[in-house]
Amino acid sequence: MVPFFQKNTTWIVGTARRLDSIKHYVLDTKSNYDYLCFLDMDCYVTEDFEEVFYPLKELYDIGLTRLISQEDKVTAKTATAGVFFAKNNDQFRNFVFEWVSLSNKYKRNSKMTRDHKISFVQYSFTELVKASFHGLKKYKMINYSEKIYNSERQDLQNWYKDIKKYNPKILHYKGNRFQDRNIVTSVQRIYKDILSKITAKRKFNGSL
Ligand SMILES: [Mn+2]
Repeated sequence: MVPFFQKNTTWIVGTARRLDSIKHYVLDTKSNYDYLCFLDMDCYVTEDFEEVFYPLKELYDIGLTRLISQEDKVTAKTATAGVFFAKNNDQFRNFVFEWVSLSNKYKRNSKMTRDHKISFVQYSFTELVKASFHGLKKYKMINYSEKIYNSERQDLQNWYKDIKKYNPKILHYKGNRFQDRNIVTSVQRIYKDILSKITAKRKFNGSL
């Protein structure tokens, strides 16, 4: 735990702080893990996801989600900056520094500082990862399915449907959904159901 933020109640300030945390992490000499995973505080992990690090071990610098998604109108144009996996190497550190400077440039654009839209941090992240994906930057990016590793939908019923269908390993309770008891209970119920089906299947296979 690194307590370096002042109390804040505005969305745009809060959402931009993720980049301050990441920058702090890469500058901190004690952050010497080989790999790292960044998760927004509104994410919930339901299962081990170590397989996302295998391609990083082989070749890639950064793994992310929603780079190519077109599903929800609001988010279709941006990659998620709230969930990513990285190799703690020079490439990643350079990526973060470039992200910080592009983000500062975008901050001056008032379109990107309105509350509850898409922030300058998200836009700058997207621009860098898209350029990397198309070979215009030296960072090697790999895109993972957001259905499994960053489950989020604008529409709540669609989100429940996705959870039932894909059994995500990382849930993203965006828009303060984690503070809504009904939503959390509904999601837990879906997982209970999934687990009981798996157990029933195992019992059946075991009896053969
Ligand atoms: Mn989030």
